[in-house]
Amino acid sequence: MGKLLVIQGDITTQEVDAIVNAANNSLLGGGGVDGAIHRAAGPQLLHECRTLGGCQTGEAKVTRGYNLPAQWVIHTVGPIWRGGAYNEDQLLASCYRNSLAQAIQLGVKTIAFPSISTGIYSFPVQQAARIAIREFAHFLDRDQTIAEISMVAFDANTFGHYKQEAERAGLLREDPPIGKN
Ligand code: AR6
Repeated sequence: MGKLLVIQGDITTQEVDAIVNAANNSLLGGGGVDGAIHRAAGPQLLHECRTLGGCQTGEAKVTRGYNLPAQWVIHTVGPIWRGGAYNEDQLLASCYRNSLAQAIQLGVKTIAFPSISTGIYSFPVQQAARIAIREFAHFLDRDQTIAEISMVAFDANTFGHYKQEAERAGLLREDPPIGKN
């Protein structure tokens, strides 16, 4: 079974096969992690994104990673938080599920996610963390192909919420010490 890592850092420097971008429906770039990914990947990323015809909220589309260490970028569009009665939870879960489905298609072994929707789109971070971790747990339970999912939080508060939810779900258990019974 693959494992989950929760780390604090910058997703654009992660040495993984694929990183996930928290994009918008146009897929033509923006602020936040989307802006950082486009800056690090270089202008060819925008060029390829222009060919994709946008992306529906909750879905995911793939491009190459260009100047990023990651070979692939999986662009997903999280819901804008509008109080919680507009299917936000289900749409956020779909982002994680559809991004992981794309990762399987690509045959990636390692993937890194940002905290989708909790920046400019204002999704409450604790609730978002619970949804993300639930999707990772469900996925890792069934999937045999992905070795490592990294959840990359940019700030300490976000990191704390994801770590807490991952611990609560029993996903961050330490390996037993080698050589001791
Ligand atoms: N690495 C990892 N996480 C980051 C990085 C980074 N380099 N930079 C920011 N974050 P946001 P959203 C965190 O706003 O809420 C864009 O304009 C950030 O601190 O990037 O889904 C798109 O084009 C936060 O925890 O994405 C859309 O219009 C998390 O990434 C809109 O923003 C997500 O924040 C999407 O909004």
